[in-house]
Amino acid sequence: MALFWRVVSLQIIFAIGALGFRDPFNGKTNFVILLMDDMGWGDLGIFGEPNKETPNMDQMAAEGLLFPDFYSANPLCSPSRAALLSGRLPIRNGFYTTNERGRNGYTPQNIVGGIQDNEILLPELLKEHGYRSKVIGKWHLGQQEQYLPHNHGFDEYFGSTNCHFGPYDNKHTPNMPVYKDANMVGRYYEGPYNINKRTGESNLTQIFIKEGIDFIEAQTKKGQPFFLYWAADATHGPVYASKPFLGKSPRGTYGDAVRELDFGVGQILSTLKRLGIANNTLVFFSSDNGAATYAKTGGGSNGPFLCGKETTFEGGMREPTIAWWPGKVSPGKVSKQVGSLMDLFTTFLDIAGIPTPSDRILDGISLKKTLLNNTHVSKQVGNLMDLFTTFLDIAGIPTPSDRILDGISLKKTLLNNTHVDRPIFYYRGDLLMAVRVGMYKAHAWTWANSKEEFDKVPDKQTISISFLMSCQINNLQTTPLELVSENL
Ligand SMILES: [Ca+2]
Repeated sequence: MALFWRVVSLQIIFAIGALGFRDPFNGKTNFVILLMDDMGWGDLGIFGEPNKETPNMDQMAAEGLLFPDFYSANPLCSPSRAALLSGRLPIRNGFYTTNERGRNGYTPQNIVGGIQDNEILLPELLKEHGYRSKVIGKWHLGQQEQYLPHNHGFDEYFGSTNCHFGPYDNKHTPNMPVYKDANMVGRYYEGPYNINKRTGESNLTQIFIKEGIDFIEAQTKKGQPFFLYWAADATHGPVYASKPFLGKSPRGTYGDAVRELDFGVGQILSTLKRLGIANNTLVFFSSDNGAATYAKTGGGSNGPFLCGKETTFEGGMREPTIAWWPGKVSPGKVSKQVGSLMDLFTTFLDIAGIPTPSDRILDGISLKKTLLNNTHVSKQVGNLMDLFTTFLDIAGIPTPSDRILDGISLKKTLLNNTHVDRPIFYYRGDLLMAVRVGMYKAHAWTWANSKEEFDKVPDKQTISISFLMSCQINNLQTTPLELVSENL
């Protein structure tokens, strides 16, 4: 019998070893960014969405660290993503406009510019230290050869250079290309990449999920550390979902898309657990900008925050953000650290032990301490009895040993504050609209347009978009870096 139990316990130890303590990456940490597109702060159950459509994202928060005060660097896709991957504000990395006052640097599908060669993107630095990187979904940093992911540090790519607008006639305007690495493998609205505009049905999210899981599995098998940038775009109009998810949400197809993305988040996190590499992998969930409130029923929710995408009000730039790293980031906590998507650049490098580039200004800060030692604005449950114990602890006086005390010491909670004071800048184009410092936000401008420009809009139905009409600037060329530095 004793032998039986010994065998059983050995088996349990081996099982734990396989599930929880595997390290095929020689101590290196993998990084995953799950970046949603136009998903709002208020779309997650954890932030109060009443339909509770995000059980996996909510579970991720329960197992990780929730950031209610986390920002994108711009309220629009391209500049936000350029800032995320470069760790720098759009006004530094070139993704801003100078052609009209206060326009976001939107890069439409006929864009001629893109991410500049002299910007250093996160995967370029990770690659030098043995990482392999993959981007899945929407790239949006330029579509000409020199701007594609494989020329900016990504080893693998599956997705498109732009939004999934269409369908087009393929004669005057072709449908957007879908890439596998450096090669085009099809187009949106065609074949396996079809999007049915009438029903909202598309299998794209499922394809993105599979691409993500395949990459994680392959890297684990190889034992090579990885960076996965999973940028699915189903919540960007035209919103879509696959058949099993269609018609399920009381919020319409947008809610269906949220449910399917939530399923994808669950699939990716459970893959990390199944492979026993969750402890080696830091995952950040966030969104590139606020929900498009102008889309009305086709857009999401920014919860209690004013306005949405394209604006520098809170609804435009405050993002639902969760950090997840089992065994490293304490579960179920909330950080009031003000964060930015640009911080992921700096934080990942810090955790990987890779120096940041010293020849340029970075706008991200490292959140390593916040992640690993989160005691800022504590969710610690306290009791007045703790004062007894805490005061003694601080005074260095031993507690009485002849009785049971019900208070605990809060000394660490009080003194181990990892908060970093930092401003958040809200830009539209090259126009600084607002600044947040601590609990305060000052608006220099709220709307970027003059009344004269506003009155020029012929169709008052589209006024909310046209008033913020960066989307309608065609042939925008993002400003080369030389001009950026001159302007600074
Ligand atoms: Ca977006």
